[in-house]
Amino acid sequence: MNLNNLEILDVLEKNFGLDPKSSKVLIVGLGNTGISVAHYLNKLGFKFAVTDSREKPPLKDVLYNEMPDIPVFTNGFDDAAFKVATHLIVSPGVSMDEKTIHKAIVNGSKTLSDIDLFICSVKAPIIAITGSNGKSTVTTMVGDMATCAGRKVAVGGNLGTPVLDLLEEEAELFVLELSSFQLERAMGLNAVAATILNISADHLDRHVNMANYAKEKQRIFNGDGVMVINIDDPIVNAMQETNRCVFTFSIKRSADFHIDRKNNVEYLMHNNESLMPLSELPLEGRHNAANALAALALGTSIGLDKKAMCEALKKFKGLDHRMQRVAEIQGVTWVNDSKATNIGACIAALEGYDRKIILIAGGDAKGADMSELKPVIEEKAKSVVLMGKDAGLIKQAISNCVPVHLAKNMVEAVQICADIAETGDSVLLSPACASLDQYKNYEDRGNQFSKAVLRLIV
Ligand code: UMA
Ligand code: ADP
Repeated sequence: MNLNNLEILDVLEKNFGLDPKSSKVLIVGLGNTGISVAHYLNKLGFKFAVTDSREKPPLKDVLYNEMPDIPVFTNGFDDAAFKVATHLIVSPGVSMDEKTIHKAIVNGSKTLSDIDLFICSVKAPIIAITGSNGKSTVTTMVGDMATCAGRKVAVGGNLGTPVLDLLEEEAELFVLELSSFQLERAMGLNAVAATILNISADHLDRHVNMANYAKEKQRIFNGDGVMVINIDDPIVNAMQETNRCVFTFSIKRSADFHIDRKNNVEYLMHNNESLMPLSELPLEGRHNAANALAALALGTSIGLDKKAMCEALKKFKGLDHRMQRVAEIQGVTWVNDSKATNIGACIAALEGYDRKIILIAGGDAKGADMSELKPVIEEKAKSVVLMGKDAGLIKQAISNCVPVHLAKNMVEAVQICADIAETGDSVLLSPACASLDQYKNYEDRGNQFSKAVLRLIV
């Protein structure tokens, strides 16, 4: 299902002028993506070097053990390494606005990404999924649906496994989660079906404004595949192209995939056909109904069996750190939604409640306007506990619309909640912010929350 090495080399030469004999390739960023690119180039016989601005990137030893002859430049981006490079393969976490990269481009270096290399290497169809929230959930759902329907599928991208590592799997279908950072540098994408689940403020520290951010996301619709469109999101809805096959979905009104109520039971619907009762989807939150409809639309676009798709949804356990119930202690329910790293996810979490909750939020707001949280906090929260770098900024933005407490760390935040919670309350960690100011990542933040909560039991 993938091209062989000679075919790949031919495409790389044609599309990017990349050739093992004359090209001098520099891999920029020695993270998971960088390592996957090194494996790929090594297999094709390229000579290359790697650079990372960190002093000691943890994967440096891994690379050295496997390929001791590869030059590695760390501790800042070194001008000399960039000067000789004909091609830069830049990791998603590295901004194109880096001065050294800019200079190299001006001097004639070509830039490309692991996604570009992947696209040049596969024949099998690609389903591509992006959005500010729900990407990982929908990507996993579609992967499960395809497996359930008997397809040999490889699932990855921003979800965790770098796309080039998926080439090992010789799949007949690829399901890819793509971030705005990956899409901004993915040139020849032509997915058989693609979706933008929603667009709300995120990564504005990199993309500067919403218009740029939405434009990068829109690249997922390059080509002529099926567009799966959330008509509840005005920015996404406006991206429909009249000359393309479009499947719409909505949790609010009629669409190709929507929700309907019959005899007091809500169903996930495809046009007039009831697919399954919504209550059989084992996930918290109305937003997960939207995710299920998007996954059903994507699966339908490649002809997956409907029964198999519903089977997969009924068995879907949900991913860790997304609306995950941690414990019920003395009548108080504790929920870990640490993956809510932006405003949109936090709003969706709060909107899913039909009673008032105590919210733990805060961290790095990444340049977003936190006052967007105010109306939903006013409606759904009885108090808020704020922590992290932008706690003060959030406090100011929601201007004491409910009682606000400040906490230095997670243990203190959980203790404050335990002190004020009453039987029947829910305490929700849904930070609306990135975690890196205080934690290794969102998993670490969620784990610390769960640990602190479980400590309340003893
Ligand atoms: N680096 C530099 N200089 C910089 C920035 C980074 O040298 O200015 C180096 C870092 O020191 C590090 C390396 O680049 O050694 C890391 O590269 P990277 O940040 O691109 O991370 P990877 O490990 O390659 O992981 C990336 C995605 N990370 C980001 O986009 C930030 C992973 O998504 C993805 O799973 C992986 O590729 C495989 O495709 C993570 C993520 O946080 C989950 N994504 C963001 C999100 O979901 O919001 C977009
Ligand atoms: P992503 O990969 O886009 O970050 P995830 O599926 O990992 O998406 O979920 C991230 C956060 O967004 C979680 O807090 C989750 O509860 C919330 N979320 C999931 N789906 C949606 C959606 N359709 N709309 C808004 N928030 C969502």
